[in-house]
Amino acid sequence: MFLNSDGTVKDDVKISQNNSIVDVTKGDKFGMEVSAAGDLDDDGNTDVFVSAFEAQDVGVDMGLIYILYLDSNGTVKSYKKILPTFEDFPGITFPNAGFGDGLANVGDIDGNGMTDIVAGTKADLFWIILLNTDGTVKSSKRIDDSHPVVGGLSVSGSLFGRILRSLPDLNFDGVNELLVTACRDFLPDNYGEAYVFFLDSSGDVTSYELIDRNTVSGLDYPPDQQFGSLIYHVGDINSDGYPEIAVGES
Ligand SMILES: [Ca+2]
Ligand SMILES: [Ca+2]
Ligand SMILES: [Ca+2]
Ligand SMILES: [Ca+2]
Repeated sequence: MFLNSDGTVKDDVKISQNNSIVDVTKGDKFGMEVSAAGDLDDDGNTDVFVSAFEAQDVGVDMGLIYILYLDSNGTVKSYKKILPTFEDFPGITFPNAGFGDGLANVGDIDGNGMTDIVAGTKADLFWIILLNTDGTVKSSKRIDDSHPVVGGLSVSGSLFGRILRSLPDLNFDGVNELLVTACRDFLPDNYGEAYVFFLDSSGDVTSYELIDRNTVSGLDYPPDQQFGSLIYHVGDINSDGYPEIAVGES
């Protein structure tokens, strides 16, 4: 959608299975997760990451992520696929990974000039993915229940890592932080949780902060309401130099 300054829509372009340049198939869940990518190919036009988390290219409902290179009129000029292959994603769940159920642009983590991303799955784990400038996978890190720092948060059935959003760099180490939730918390109390994950330049998680009703004064919400079903960075509302976030519940 191309917007006017008053928020009305000036023009729109539909990207779908009928747009012959993208090989989307009905049922792929194409477009359920979209993240602006910046200008990846230096043609002056913003590009986007779009997931199709039930695409069948690698196997049944394995999913994939498209890099769509856009023209100035918003049509797709060309695209690349990030496929959840065993080669690039050792230990990927097979079948039904749902790769891309959860997607965020986390900026250039390793400083190679290419935007990097995180991708959720249906298995209560997610991947931190460093990309090469040509859109191929440089390296991937699986954040699951065996992770030394955050493994305990990856509770089966909690939807851990299905909602992922980037957050500006809080600790000034040059690497953006990451918002993660586990909104269907299967821990005994059934309260959802949100987290700030601190990342390092190798694409790993070094520490985290828990955001829930026990850690934040005045934050009260009922059980079984999927606290964390949405989460967004909403800018710096109080102008103190640190970002604010909004967290949804069902
Ligand atoms: Ca571009
Ligand atoms: Ca990078
Ligand atoms: Ca940081
Ligand atoms: Ca602030």
